[in-house]
Amino acid sequence: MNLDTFPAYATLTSLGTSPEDLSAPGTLTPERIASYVCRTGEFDLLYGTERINDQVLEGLQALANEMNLTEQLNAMKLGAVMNTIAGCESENRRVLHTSCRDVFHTSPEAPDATQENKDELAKLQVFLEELQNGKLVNHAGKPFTTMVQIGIGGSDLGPRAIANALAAYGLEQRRIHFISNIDPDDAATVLQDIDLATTLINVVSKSGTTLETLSNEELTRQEYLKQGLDPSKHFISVTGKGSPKDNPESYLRSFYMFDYIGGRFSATSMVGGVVLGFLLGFAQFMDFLHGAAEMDRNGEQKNIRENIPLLMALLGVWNRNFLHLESTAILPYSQALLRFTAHLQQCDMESNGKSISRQGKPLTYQTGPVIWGEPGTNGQHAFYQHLHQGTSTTHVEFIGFRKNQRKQDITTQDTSSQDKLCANLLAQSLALATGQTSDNPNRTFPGNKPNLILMADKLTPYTMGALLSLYETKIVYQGFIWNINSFDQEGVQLGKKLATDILDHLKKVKSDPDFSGQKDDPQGWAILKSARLV
Ligand code: G6Q
Repeated sequence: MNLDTFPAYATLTSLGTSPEDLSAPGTLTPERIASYVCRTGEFDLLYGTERINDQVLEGLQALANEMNLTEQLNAMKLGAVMNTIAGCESENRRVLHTSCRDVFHTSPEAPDATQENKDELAKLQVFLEELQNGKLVNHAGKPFTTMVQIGIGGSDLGPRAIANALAAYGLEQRRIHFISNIDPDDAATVLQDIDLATTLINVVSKSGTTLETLSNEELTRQEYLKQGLDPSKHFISVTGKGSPKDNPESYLRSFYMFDYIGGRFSATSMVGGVVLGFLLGFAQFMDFLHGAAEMDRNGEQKNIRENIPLLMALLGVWNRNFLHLESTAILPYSQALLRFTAHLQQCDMESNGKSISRQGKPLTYQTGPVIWGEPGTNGQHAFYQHLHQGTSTTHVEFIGFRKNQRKQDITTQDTSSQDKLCANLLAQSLALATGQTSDNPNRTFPGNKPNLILMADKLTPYTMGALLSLYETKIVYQGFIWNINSFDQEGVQLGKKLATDILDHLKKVKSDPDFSGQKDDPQGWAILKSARLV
């Protein structure tokens, strides 16, 4: 059923006409800041700076109950077929990314899927041990010190973001790189800086048919051959069973990911496992999975005040559907999370950028917001002007850590750089909420800009796993609330098809300079000509 058919929707719509004004004197009291906090596991969620009050929270809880949100999540984890649009051709699959990390309990929620993932973990452990103990070495008996992951979209963004986030915990002398873009300069830039002889190339593609990945793999294989090296001694793969890449002759080792794991939800499968295991070692990769597993369980709580992913999902819906905000900035105060917002941008926007219901009918309310962001404090010197004084309001999710990852820091003016980082995060949250009055209109800050803060002690493998699960679950919950299928991505197909047509013109022009696509494809041909590519 659609969101706007539930009784709580009407209540929330009415509350949305006069929400809390955070800039009004006496609103953002110390009591308010202290009471709107949800503490679970590693994370504290501070949400006193959202435009909510107890009545709104009751309305959001009612909505969660009426929509059976936690029951829907449980059904997903048990293996219900959810990747579907009723009455339409669809992927028609289970959605079981949680099974990748449900490996710590004696009775997993989807035992068959968990067993398949455990089998892959066992293969990964053996592979990593062989690399560590010198059983798996290159032709000259030297250890492999570098891994390059070739993949795109879900086979790139999550693993890359997490590898960046956890670089501080990397094993000594292990280096990793990523190649994703069809732009040949991406591969060239990575390849020019590495010693291919001591490098493993990890080709990651669930389908085994993605144009960018195939092209970059071929380019890299050519480079090996040019250097007189045998690619089959260096290339490994992560792919779906039975895909064109499921071919032991071309790969030194192969790992599987399964059809019930969507690309953008695959970071805890072997899609992330192989490269993260190489970087961090098996034990730290398991810590990462453990963090995700614990947060998965937290996401099942019915009380929204005790369930961070559900509460964040509902606050997002409050801002989107009842306060009508169009965009959410995710601003980590952690340089290690440099690529995390880009990963969430895909996970959220590809999942929830939909406009038909799970029953295939057009929706009459808004779904996923625009997701964007960069780490603070860098962003403060760039786009925060727009957040504070622009004409439209952006909902902000801050992420921060009390401690930094590495040992180095400096105390100046009696505070460390980490103190300064945290102080800036808190200050921005308050500044957005309260604003500032002034006689000078150019120095007036309207305030009343809703935001929340997610805070943890330190960004470790365990915390990173929890943070990833938190956002994945938030996104899944929002999809349930909007009654959309968050697990397909038909919207990426049309561009791929038109690119194939345009490439076909380019191919024909190369063999026949008099070729014209004008008759069969007037638009494609015209845009090619206007761009002076023919
Ligand atoms: C993610 C999408 C998409 C996918 C890439 C790569 O959810 O499905 O981003 O991950 O297109 O696909 P392959 O892994 O099949 O190469």
